[in-house]
Amino acid sequence: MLTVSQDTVTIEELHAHLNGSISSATMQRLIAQKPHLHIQHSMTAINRGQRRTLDECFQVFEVIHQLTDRVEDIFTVTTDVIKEFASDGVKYLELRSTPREEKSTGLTKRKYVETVLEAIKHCKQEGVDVEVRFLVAIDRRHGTEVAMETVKMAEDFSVSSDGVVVGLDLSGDPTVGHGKDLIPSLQRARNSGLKLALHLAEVPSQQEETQLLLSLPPDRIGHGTFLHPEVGGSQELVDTVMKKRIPLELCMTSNIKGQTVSSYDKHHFLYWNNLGHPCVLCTDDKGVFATELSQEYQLAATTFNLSTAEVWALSEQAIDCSFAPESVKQDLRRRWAQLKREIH
Ligand code: 6MZ
Repeated sequence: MLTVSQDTVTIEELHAHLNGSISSATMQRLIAQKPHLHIQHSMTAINRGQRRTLDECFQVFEVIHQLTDRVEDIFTVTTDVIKEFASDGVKYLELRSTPREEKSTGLTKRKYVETVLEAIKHCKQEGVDVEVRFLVAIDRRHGTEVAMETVKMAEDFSVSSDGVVVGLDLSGDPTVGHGKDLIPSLQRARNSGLKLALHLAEVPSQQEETQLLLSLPPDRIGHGTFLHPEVGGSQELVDTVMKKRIPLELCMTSNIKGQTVSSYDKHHFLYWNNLGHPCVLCTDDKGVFATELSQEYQLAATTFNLSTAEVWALSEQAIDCSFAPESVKQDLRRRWAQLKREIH
């Protein structure tokens, strides 16, 4: 079996929430800058052997958001996260983040996105070896109006960002709100050419919502943990996903630590991969869940006894699933082939 390390197969990361991806080193710096908040590092990460309920995971994000409430924080975390993915071997990164405003620091939602885009540009100018694209995130907790505002903002940035803003993410606590309220915004985004990466069936009993959101259809599915009949989903949902060939973004460590999957060997990667359906291994929140993309590939390889060829095939498939233009995909395929030649 392949030993996954830097500069091997971890070429593409497609599901990474910015504020969940802040490394321990960056977090320590942010905490030191804001001693009055009395935040300890243990409140921002779920370390080895620890688990939380999904609800507790969402409380962790609230703590982190207090540490990233200024323009300079957003710039710092974005540049650090990009460099860290690059040093884990990632050559193409789709970051996603929810625009936030903070009256006390003058941060606005527009400024938030502008700052992320500036940081992406800055990394490029510094020669960091990774292509970065951005998905503007809708937090389902914030309801219909905010969702529509977010779509409009994403539309503006998709025009003004030289192709860096490629789409929308729908995320946030899956137990809050209903997808039906978000359909008009998501439909509008689709019509204006934005790609849709939607968290779907992350928790049980969301069948009706899942069916509805699948009818859009999304371009990729985040998690999709409870789609198949064995875990309370349905064959109908599986058939729809397969017929439309909608890739799944799978985050093993996140699902185990957030307790939506009971053990690694029960992860739904197995179900979908056995069907030959496109699955992309991702980190979700590499800071909060204390992981790396190379670690996720290693975990999948070890847990499911994947051959070297199967691991390489997974990373090649991820290239097809990205929202990058064809020219970028072709370049990545060349680099993938070159890396593979160098290693074997
Ligand atoms: C759903 C998640 C998530 O946007 O501030 N987020 N949403 N399921 C998950 N599984 C664990 N992990 C992260 O990054 C943090 C935000 O990303 C979403 C949540 O809305 C969280 O507040 P940003 O950069």
